[in-house]
Amino acid sequence: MQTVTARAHTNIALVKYWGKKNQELILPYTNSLSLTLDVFYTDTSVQFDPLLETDQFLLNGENVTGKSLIKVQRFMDLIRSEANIAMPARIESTNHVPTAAGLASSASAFAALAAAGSRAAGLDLSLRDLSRLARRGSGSATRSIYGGFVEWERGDSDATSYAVPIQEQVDWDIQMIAILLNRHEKKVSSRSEMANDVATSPYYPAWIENAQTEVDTIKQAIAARDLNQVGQIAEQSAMRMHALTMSAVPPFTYFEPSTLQAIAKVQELRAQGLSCYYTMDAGPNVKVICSARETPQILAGLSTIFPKEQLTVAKPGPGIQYLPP
Ligand code: 2P0
Repeated sequence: MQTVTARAHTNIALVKYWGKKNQELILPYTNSLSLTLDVFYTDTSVQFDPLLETDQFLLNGENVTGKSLIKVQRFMDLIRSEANIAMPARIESTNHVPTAAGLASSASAFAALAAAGSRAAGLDLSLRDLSRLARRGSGSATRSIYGGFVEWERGDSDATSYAVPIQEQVDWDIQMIAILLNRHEKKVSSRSEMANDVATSPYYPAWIENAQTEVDTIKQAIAARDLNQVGQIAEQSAMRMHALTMSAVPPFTYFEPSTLQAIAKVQELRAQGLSCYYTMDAGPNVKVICSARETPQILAGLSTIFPKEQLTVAKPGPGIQYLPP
């Protein structure tokens, strides 16, 4: 069987996905909308091999075992069942994330695995079906099949929950600065925290009710190429998501003191007239949404409190790519 290598870029949600109505199929309660980034990506090679006893998974050159391997094996089982094959596979992944940036990698990981794994199994899936397959590995991976601005339509079944490109070629000035505050493994996985928030936060019904308005408004802002409006909605969605963790039982937050310092700095720079906005995912790191034009000034402001090595500029990135053998 041939070896297939695929590259997928990570994405940062501007309107967040937070909560599943179906855990097994990973069907979300709400639509979400993200920007795929150029600098953070995963390359994954897959080769099915009848001589293997079980799936092998090398990540950055190291053999992966335990829970992470089981998650990958279950995902490969979906591909095997669709392709009607039984062979194990050899999987090799490399995460290209500058100096362990501690940013979410499950999005790029499962998008790359879906693409390489399905093609190595002889399947020729459409981008929509790839997105549906990636979804089964990790919700955020659904969106990493496409470049630029991407919406994940929640749907209500395996067949109807997939991403759609909103603006694949981003022809206007918007990008992000990732502020690396903590590179350690997250204390609480997004999967378990979002489930607990759905079950225990009294604000969850309001989250569902608001989400569609946020998605609709940000799509208008993207169409209008309105950075300030995009940024405002992104901040609102991020803070509402983090309010779900804080209002759950037990209450919890991904924020660290440096997260609040970064937020305050972004607010200060904005008060000085710069268009910059923050968003945070299931960890303490902050991503700043801004223009390339103002990035030098914003970097200068951020570097008064954070060392330059903690700041990475990321531009809109492409969708799934297959690499030559
Ligand atoms: C998102 N995040 O929309 C949200 C916002 C993090 C914060 O999707 O359980 O790893 O695998 O579906 O996709 C991270 O959660 O969770 C995430 P699963 P996932 O990007």
